[in-house]
Order: sequence, then C-alpha cells, then structure tokens
Amino acid sequence: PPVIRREDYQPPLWLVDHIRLEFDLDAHATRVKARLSVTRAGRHDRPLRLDGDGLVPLSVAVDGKALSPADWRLDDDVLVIALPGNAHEVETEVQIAPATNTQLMGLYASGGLLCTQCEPEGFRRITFFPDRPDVLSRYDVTMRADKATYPVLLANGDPVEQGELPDGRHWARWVDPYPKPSYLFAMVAGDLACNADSFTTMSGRAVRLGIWVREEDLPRTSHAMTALKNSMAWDERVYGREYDLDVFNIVAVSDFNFGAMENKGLNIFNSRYVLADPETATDPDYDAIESVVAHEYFHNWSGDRVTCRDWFQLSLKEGFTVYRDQCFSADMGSAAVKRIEDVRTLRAAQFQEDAGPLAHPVRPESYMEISNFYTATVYNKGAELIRMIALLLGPERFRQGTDLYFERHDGQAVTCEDFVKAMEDGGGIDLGQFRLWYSQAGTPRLTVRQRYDPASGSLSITLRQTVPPTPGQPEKAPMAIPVKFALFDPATGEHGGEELVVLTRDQLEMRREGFAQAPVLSLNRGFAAPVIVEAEQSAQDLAFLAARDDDPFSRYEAMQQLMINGLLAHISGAPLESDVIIDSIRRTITDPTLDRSFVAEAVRLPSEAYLGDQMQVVDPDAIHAARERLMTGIGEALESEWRALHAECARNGFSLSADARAARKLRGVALSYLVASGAPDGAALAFGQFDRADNMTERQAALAILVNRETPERDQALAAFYRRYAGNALVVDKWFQTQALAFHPDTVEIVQALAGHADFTLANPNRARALYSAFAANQWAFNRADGKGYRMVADAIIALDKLNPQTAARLVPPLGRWRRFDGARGAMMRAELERIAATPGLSRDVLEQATKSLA
Ligand code: B3K
Ligand code: ZN
Repeated sequence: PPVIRREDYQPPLWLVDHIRLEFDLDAHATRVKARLSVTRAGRHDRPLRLDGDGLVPLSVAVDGKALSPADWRLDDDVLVIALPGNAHEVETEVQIAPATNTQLMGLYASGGLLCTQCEPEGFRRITFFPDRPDVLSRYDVTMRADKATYPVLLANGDPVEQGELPDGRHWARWVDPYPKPSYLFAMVAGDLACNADSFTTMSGRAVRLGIWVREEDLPRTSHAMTALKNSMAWDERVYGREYDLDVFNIVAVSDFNFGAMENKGLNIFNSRYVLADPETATDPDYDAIESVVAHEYFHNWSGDRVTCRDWFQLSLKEGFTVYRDQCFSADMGSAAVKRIEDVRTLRAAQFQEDAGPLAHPVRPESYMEISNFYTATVYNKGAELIRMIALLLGPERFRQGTDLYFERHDGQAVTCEDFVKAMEDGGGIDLGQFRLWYSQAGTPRLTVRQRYDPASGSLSITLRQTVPPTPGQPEKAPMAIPVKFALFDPATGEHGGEELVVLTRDQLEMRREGFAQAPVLSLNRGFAAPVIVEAEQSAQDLAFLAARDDDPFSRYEAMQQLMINGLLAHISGAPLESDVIIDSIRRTITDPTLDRSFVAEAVRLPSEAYLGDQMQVVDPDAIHAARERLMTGIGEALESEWRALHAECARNGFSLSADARAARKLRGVALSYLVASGAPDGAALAFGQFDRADNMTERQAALAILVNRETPERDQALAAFYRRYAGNALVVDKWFQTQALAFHPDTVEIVQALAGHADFTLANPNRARALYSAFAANQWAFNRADGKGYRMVADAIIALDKLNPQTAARLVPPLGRWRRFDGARGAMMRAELERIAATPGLSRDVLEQATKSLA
C-alpha cells in the first residue's frame, strides 16, 4: 500500500461549495443521489477526482446532462471527470448495502438502525466525493425510508421539512448551514425514543437537545443529558464558546468502532458512553460518559467550526479537545484524582507506544492507513502539549490565545502550526523550541542530581534531559521542558514556594541557598511535563513526600515510587522491604484530612504492566509473584484497618455524591487487601458484597476480586452475574472483560472457552474488545511462557480482520512489544506477527501495524 506523507500535501484542485444528498434508505439496497456544486480552485486544467471506496456509479451527469461512460473513468476507486468550465453541477448515483457493511465505516446497520461513521475516510463509502478535511461544503440532505421500520430520520444541522410518501414511506430534509468537511457528515434512521430537553445559551438562544436510544434504554439517559448541559455551560464560561444550531442530537448505537463521533449537530455514540444507571454502570462508567459527552460536544468548536487541514493535523482537534474534556472533568469532580487518572492512562497507553516500534510524533510524518493514527500519542500526549502551553502562558493569556485561534480560524481547515502561532500571537510568547514536541517522538527522560553542602547550606540541582531514538528519528534535539518543583524542609514539613523552570538545553544547573539541613525535592509537580523522571530518592524522602507533599499528584507519585522501588528490588533478588510501604499506607488511610477517593488511588499498588515498564526486560511471572506477595503483606499487616474501612465505607442506599463514590472506591481497595491477606472469611466477605450490592460499582469490584481466587464463590458469582444481566449487552461485556483480566493461571484457557460462548461475537467491537483487548492488557496471562496467549490473539486478529480491519488493527500493538521481553517470548511474539503479516488478503490497517511492529 502507498505511503502518504505530510510533506506531500497539496491544496484541493476542486472545491465543493454545496452538496445535495438524497437517500432512499433500505438495509440491503440504499440508493444515494448526490449533486455537487463544484468550482475549480485556481488556474489548472486537471480533472475532477471524486474518492470512492467500493462504489460503482449507476449514473453520472454534469449540469443536468447524463454523461456516457466514455466521459468518466474509475481510477482504482476514484471517479475521474474532465470538466470544461470553472463551475459545474455534478450528479452521481450509487447503491450501497448497509446490512453487509461489517467494517462499520460509511453507512451501516446496527441493531435495527441505519447509521453512519465517516471519520476519517468513510464518506467515500457512501458517495463519490473529495473525501478530505480541507474541502468544506454546505449540506442539504433528504432521507426517504419505510416509516414503520425507520420512524425517526436524523441528519446534521436543522430539520427543515418532512412528509409522507406512498407505500408506507416517509421523508425528512435536514439542512446544515455551517460548511463542513465530509468526515463530519452523519445520518441515522431507526426506531428510537428521545430524552428531550433544552438549553438556553449565553446569548439567550434556546437549543433543543435530544438523546436518542432504544425505548427500553430511555431511563438510562439522564446522566448523559446532565453531562451535556454541564458541558455546554462550561464551554461558554471557560472558553466563551456558544452552541450554534437550534438542535443538538446524540444517538446511541451498539456497534461502534470507537467511543463516539462529533458529527456536526448529530453526535453518534457507542452506547457504552451514553447509558447508565446504578444497577448496570460503575462509577468509572459514569465518569467516562461525562467526559466523552463533553469531549464530543467540545469538538463543535475545536474540530467542527475549526477543523484539520489534513489528517497529519489530527492532534489539532484531538489533543486540544482531550485537554478541554480533562479540565471539564477536573472541574466537575476532584481535580487531584482526575490528574492522577489521566497520568495513569498516559503512562499505560502513550508511554508504551512511545517506547515501541509504533512510536510516532504527535504530528505524524507519514501513514499507510490513517485509522491507525487515532492513538494515545495524538490524543493524550497531544493533550499534554496543550497543558504545557497553558502552563507557560498562565490562564489569562491562554484564554487570549484560544480566543484568537477561534476567531482567526473560524470556518477554516488549519494546521497544528496555525494553533501554535495563534497561541504565540494571542498569548505573547515565543514557542519556537516548544514546537519540537509536535515533531519529535519519544518520551524525554529527565535525570536529577542533587548535592547538598552542609557548610554553606546550599543545594545544587542538576537536571539533564535525553530523548530516546524512535523509528525514523535516531537523533533528537533538546526539548523545552517545563519543570515544576518545590524544596521541603524536613524539619517543618514546609516548602518555600513552588518554582517553575524551563529546561531548554541538555542540562541545567541550579543553586538554592539557606537550608539548615538537606531539603527534600518534590519534582515534576502536577506532572506538568510528560516525561520520565529518574531521581534517586531514598525511601525516607519518598515516605516524607507521601505523607507531607501538598501537591496531590506528587504525593501519590511518591507513594507509588516507594512501592515500585520495593518491588523492583525484590524482583532482582533482595528481600521484600515492606515496612516503610506499610507505614505510609497506614498513615494515609488513617489521615482524616484526606479525600477518600485520593486515598484509594494512593494506596493501590502499581499495575503489573507499569512495573514491567520500569524493567529492562519484563519478567511477567516475577512481577506477578512479587506484587501478590506485597499485596498479601499489606493485607496481613493492616488487616484490622482494612476490615474497619470496609465496614465503615458501606452505605445504606445508593447515592452519586462525591462522598458516596469515594467510599465505594476505597471500600473496593480495602476488600482487595482483605482478601489478599488470606483472612479465612475473605471470600465470603467478597461474595457478601457481590450479592448484597445495590449498585454495579460494588458488585463488579467484588467480582473482579473473586475471579482471581480458586474458591467456590468464584464460579457462583460468575454464574449469578451472568444470570442477572443476560440480555444487557453492556453488562455482559463486563462479564467477559472481568474474566479476561483475571489473575488466574488458566486465563488463556478461560478466554479461549469464552470465545466459544453463545454470547460471543467478533462482529460487535465492544464484545471483541471486552475479551481480547482486556486479555492482551493482562500482562501475566497474555505473556504466559507457553506462548498460547500470543497465538490466541493472533488468531483473533486474523479472523477479525476479515470483518472489521480497524478494530482488528487495534489488537496488534501488544504483540509489537516483543523487544521488551526475554528471547523466548520475543521470538514467539515475532512469529505470530510474521504469521499475521503473511496472511493473504490482509487489510491495509493490520498490514501496516504488523509490518511496523516487526521492524
Ligand atoms: N473523532 C472521533 C474519532 C473517530 C475515528 C474512528 N477511526 C472520536 C473523537 O475523538 O471524538
Ligand atoms: Zn475527539
């Protein structure tokens, strides 16, 4: 497959000012008529080229006259028409079959619905069009369909007309006044019920809001609606951005490749990011709904009104919008805990990506298949870049920068460079060197050396940065890294103020005076820069920070580092030193001033995968054994504390208040330590919580603990859970996922058996991910020494690729981590990648990921 390069970008030769679309909808045979008003851009004599993907023109007409097949040609999938003048009306007609569209790109069927997904290149599966984000058009869409099967007809923009047709059919016309790229086109037809509400914007306009779901799901939509209204108010308050159409609709569908999609005025969502009630959704599910609803809504400005010039600029909208949704969630709940969660996600997904064969810059240079670049680097590292810009500018100047960006580029398709320039011009700052964050891949490493001189009472700190080589980038220039730090006086527990320095060269030396004894350094506070810090801090200093640091992220970090150091030392042969860890945990869980949600984060052990990331060669068995051992030690030493907490955090009656949610979270952590302690009543306690819970958070937490144990309660709970929720797809996904994530020696065989379960299907992305993505994230099970885990995932990739290449390709990166493991495991992983790459008829999506992973 050809490689597309950023440097080859050429502006479009033809523009489409307006498009009229007419759909005769039918699951098996949908007719699509398109009428494009095209204009020649600049002086050239090149033909019009309209992208298609698997389309055959039934007719082609120009300015009302039918063309003979001699007057157009198909160049691969592209429809090429030579046009004499500078402006023409071009009409095409095609027929497509949504029911057999298993890729879930373009127009497809999900449940009884017909719906669309066009980003990034799905519109060309619906009609012939210059399917690139820098061609912006006004859309006028007419839908015709059987009224009984498809009573609701939705598209972008505002509804303008509707009516009845003979034969039980009806029609609706939607017009979107805002020019938009084709990737934002959307349409839904089906039997849907509506949670209708309204929002009055800051200028006093009333907007009709609708969340459209299957009738039986209607009671589960109120949380999403609240999140939507909060998002609308937040974007007005924080960014001065108001909604711009008379209606805003969200539709939930059960078959969806991604989380959700920001189509103009008609967001289409994976149902897991819409539906929630206490019985079926956990607290993290509630949070995810809030943040995805906000994310898609925020795209209305950062994405739709100002969009991307080309797909290399994807982070322009995604990094910025992730940053916006992170700040929104921080404002809605605990900012401290939100930051901890976001950093954990960044490290788990993005740092791993940056350290492997698929590493790429936030603004990539080339791709074979753009769908493979909807990555943690573009999204989450992209968000960290915006966060650093916001830090460097401060809140007021950052707002001046975003105001200028929206004002200057409204209605345009622009680049990351345009964003940075607007920040410079609006905020009054030079971001020259900072731009390297967009072009250089790899996670910078920051090493810290401290020397305290008791005679002069001074401390010298040396910061050094290195950026590791990544594919195609053997050498790196030093980055501009903002570093926030504070120096604590161990005697008073106070520091003399937080400082921000920007490291711009390889090395920076600083001297600070006036310390009667060696101060304790709290570094990269708030995780201000997305870097790996290597500071050799003593257990004593870490324990001090874990107890005293006033930056909650750094306090959490110190605790985690204490645990990591203890575990890594034990893995390399030292006895397990758990006393300091246990003392710190004791102090944390008994500190009445701390938010329980924070406490739960701080006392949880680092994941096995994160421990693996700290090792030269990941040893999954040793990591698992050491972590379990520490878990047991902490459980035993603090058994009565855990028992007390577990009882104390129980609540009568469900509430979504912050306090109730924090209690549920800490209760789950207490239960996990209690069971790990080996207390004889552990399994019974867990089963009791499972059985009596009046909410999914506690039930699921107990189930996730029980699946790790060889006890009768394990099977009892799994059976009861399945019986209770059979038929609720989102909860059945949890049932699959919890088993795939289990610490159980037979997880490979269990997952294998689940793949044969009557409820399992590769055709539904949520179900496929619940089993295989979860399993591949289970470091101990996936990397079992016999290689069966690798083979199973490779088989799944090959099978899924035939149906849905995009979702199949997302399973490849775990196998691409082969360099991180011992020779035997690495060879087996490579062999599976080679087998995948050699499969005949492989998609471009999987081919790109497999071949790059082997390199
Ligand atoms: N913009 C969509 C991405 C969908 C792409 C699918 N390959 C989701 C989001 O980031 O909001
Ligand atoms: Zn997005």
